[in-house]
Formats: sequence, structure tokens, C-alpha cells
Amino acid sequence: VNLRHDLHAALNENQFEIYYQPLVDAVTGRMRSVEALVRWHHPARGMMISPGEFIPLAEQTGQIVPLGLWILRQACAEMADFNAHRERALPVAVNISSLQFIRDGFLDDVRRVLNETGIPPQLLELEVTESVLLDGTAPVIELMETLKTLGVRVALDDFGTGYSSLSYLRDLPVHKVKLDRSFVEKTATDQRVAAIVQGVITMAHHMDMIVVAEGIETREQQEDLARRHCDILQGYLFARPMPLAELKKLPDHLP
Ligand code: G
Ligand code: G
Ligand code: MN
Ligand code: NA
Repeated sequence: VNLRHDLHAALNENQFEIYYQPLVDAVTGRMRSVEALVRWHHPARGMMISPGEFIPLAEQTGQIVPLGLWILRQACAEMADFNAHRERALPVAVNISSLQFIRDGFLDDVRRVLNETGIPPQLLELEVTESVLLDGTAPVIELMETLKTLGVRVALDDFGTGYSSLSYLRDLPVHKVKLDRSFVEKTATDQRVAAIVQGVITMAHHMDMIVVAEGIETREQQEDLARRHCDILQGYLFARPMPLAELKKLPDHLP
């Protein structure tokens, strides 16, 4: 199978689907938002191909641009509809590849999607990783500031992996930091990791940022992160990423 070739046809043939994973309040377990995670139902392979496999490929071929726009539009359209039937609206976070984020025209895409789907900008969040800064910091900060004036928020994803630097926390106008799950795995058993996690949480709070812990799989991890005043938790313990139809059936609290 030639994934590179198949990826091209996949968009036209509607082979992608958005799954949603809840993020919950660390104290109450109430659902606070969802993260959109794309899935590819590959017809020949007869199974789903992980975005961990095809997103990097799409980045290499440039197909991340049309695919990323489709994901953004689809997630916003679906969540606008989803929220129309709910008492309390849920924000949706969409992962944006660095290539997509720093590309000329991204801001126009966001504006267009907001207009077309009618989703309130406050209900859209964009997740980017620190790799957006590879080509320079100033234009990225400017873009984030513009998004902020639109009402769209930005979260710093996978924080703590790669070449994370504390200066990113200082410089970037993000409203949320997502602690990578590699930290969550070790917080309970490694005092140094615990110290870093506690430090990031405390610093982020001083900068009025919300802290999310990803990859919560056990009660022990949940309790540990809640005790450290992490605001929001996400992980298989609460719910796996799921199709929209299943999201609609979830209760408001995921204890
Ligand atoms: O959902 P899963 O854990 O399989 O995702 C694997 C990787 O793919 C993660 O790094 C995730 O951020 C990324 N990913 C999932 N959905 C999207 C998406 O819609 N856009 C981008 N750019 N990355 C995504
Ligand atoms: O890079 P990003 O943080 O966007 O990727 C999120 C990825 O983490 C998705 O592929 C999602 O399926 C996965 N994920 C979500 N919760 C858990 C969890 O509790 N454990 C593990 N191992 N992966 C998780
Ligand atoms: Mn993410
Ligand atoms: Na992450």
C-alpha cells in the first residue's frame, strides 16, 4: 500500500472522521472541552490508520494544508451543531501542524471557518506545539495575538517534550499549557519529574494560564495531578477519543 498516494484520494473520498476526547475539570470531573483527533478509515487496509503515521506524511507532501483545513472546518461544523442541542456549550480544541499554523493564509482560513460554521470564536481553541517557533518567534507571537483579538485561544501542546524552554511560557500569548503524558507517567514515581510538573503548574498559574495534564490513565495519576492543582485532566481514565455520536451520549460528569 502506498500511503502517500492514497492520502491524496482520501480527502475526496471522505475517508477521514473526527474523533473527540473529553477534557475534564480536575476537581469535579465535569467535562470542560473536547479535543478533535482525526482518524483515517483506509478502505484497503480495512482498518484505521493512526494520525501519528499519516500526519507526518501529510506534512512532508504538503497535503497537511488541505487536510488541516478540512479537519478545522469539520470539527467546528460538528461542534456548532452539537452545541446547539446542549445547555452548556463545549469548546473544541483542534491540533494545528506548525506548517499549517505559520503558513500565510492560515488566519484567513480561521476567519472563514468561523463565518461558515457559525461557531463562536470563544469555543474554538488551537493546539500548537513549540515547533511552531522553529522559524522565529516574532511572527508567531503576532499571529497568536491576532487570534486572541478574534476570541480564538491557543494552547501549547505536548509541553515538556522536545526542546521545551521556559522562555516559551514567558513569550507566547497562550492561555493553556498541556503537560505531555510522559510527565504524567512518571510524576508519582520520580521526584525530579514531580518537581518539574509542580514548577510548571505554579509558573503557568502565575501567568494566568490553565494547565492540562494529558494521558491520565489511573486514579493515582488523577489524584496526584489534582493535588498539585493541575486544572484540567485528559486521558483514557475518563474517556478515549470517540465518534461524535458517542460523545452525544456522554454524561456531563466523568468521575
Ligand atoms: O489521536 P492519536 O493519539 O492517535 O494522535 C496521534 C498524534 O497525531 C498526536 O500527536 C496528535 O496530536 C496528532 N493528531 C491527531 N489529530 C490531529 C489533527 O487533526 N491535526 C494534527 N495536525 N495532528 C493531529
Ligand atoms: O499530541 P497530542 O497531545 O495532540 O496527542 C494526543 C494523543 O494522545 C492522541 O493520540 C490520543 O489518542 C492520545 N491519548 C489520549 N489519552 C491518552 C491516554 O490516557 N493514554 C495514552 N497512552 N494516550 C492517550
Ligand atoms: Mn493535542
Ligand atoms: Na500532547
